[in-house]
Amino acid sequence: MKVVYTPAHMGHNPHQEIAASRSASPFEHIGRAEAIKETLINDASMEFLSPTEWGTEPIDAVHTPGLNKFLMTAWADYQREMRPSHEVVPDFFYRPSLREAMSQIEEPVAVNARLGWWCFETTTPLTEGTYTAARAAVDTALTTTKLVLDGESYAYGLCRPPGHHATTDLYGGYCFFNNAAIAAHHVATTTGTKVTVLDVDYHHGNGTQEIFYERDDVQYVSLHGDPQRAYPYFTGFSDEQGSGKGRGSNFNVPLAARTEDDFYLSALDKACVAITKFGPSMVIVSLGLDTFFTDPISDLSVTQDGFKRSGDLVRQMGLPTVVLQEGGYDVDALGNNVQAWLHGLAQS
Ligand code: SP5
Ligand code: ZN
Repeated sequence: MKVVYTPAHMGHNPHQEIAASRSASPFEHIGRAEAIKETLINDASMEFLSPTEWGTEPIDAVHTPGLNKFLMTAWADYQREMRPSHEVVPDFFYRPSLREAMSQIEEPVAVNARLGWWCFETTTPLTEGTYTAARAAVDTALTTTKLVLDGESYAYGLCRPPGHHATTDLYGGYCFFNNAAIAAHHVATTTGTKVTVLDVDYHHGNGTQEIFYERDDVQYVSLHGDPQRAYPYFTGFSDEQGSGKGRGSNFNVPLAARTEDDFYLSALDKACVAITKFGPSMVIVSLGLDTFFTDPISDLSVTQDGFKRSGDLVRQMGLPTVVLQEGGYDVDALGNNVQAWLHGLAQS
């Protein structure tokens, strides 16, 4: 299987994340992608390639162009306007009801206000090389997708930072640009065919769901920890089925804590039935391994064998499949878990 990887992800180098009323060392760090790379590079069935450059057009086709414009200079703007800081985090979030019944405002001018305009939470710091890394993750997603458009049955993009929490105009949840959504939009618009994003990360992909919620050309299907207890809390419920012409093309399966392989695989099987019914030309998998039983921030109980069986179920749909890396925070197990999933997919 072809694997797209670049060391450019190391530009995104947070030293802390602010969560649960504490600053602690970040769960989303350089070592995650390097652990996956180390495992796959020692696997003779994996062939490594570097991404090519795709520019900002495919990003601006999915996200409000101001998001890219902001991220391009935000870290440097902050160093100048506020004070030098290894990482940059908002301390005031714009919530539209602050201006209930008042006129709409434009993006503010002050960098601290712009942070709160474009970001939705505190665990996603900007560092000096974050923008370069986020752009490289999009290039990785699009290069991987092109391999499959050009005839590969499967390919894997080692995207970091991840993408599925980034909405049309907000970043957060360790995500800056929505790699999978950018890839899906690219396929749907350049081929005129339907595409499915199958999201198996522990967390609901609120960004991908929001981006495609009113569209009938891209289906979003997700298995995740029930938002009643799990991040991102405000989306991922089973009654979110799409709206307008997108009605029926969004499918959420919230899962109980400690869900084990057999139940998880039966839920994934239902997801695959919904995908087959939709009839896409391609499946883009948002692959999070944070459903693993020892993941430090999650509470499902999937095993390495469960990941192999998951890849196998996706293979059985018989569709060209792009796999893009999202979460997974048990770094010691991460490489082997990705490898198991990919071997299930490739039946190797
Ligand atoms: C891509 C992805 O997986 N993003 C997930 C973002 C979750 N961020 C919330 C982190 C909260 C950490 N809480 C620690 C609980 C330890 N038991
Ligand atoms: Zn996740």
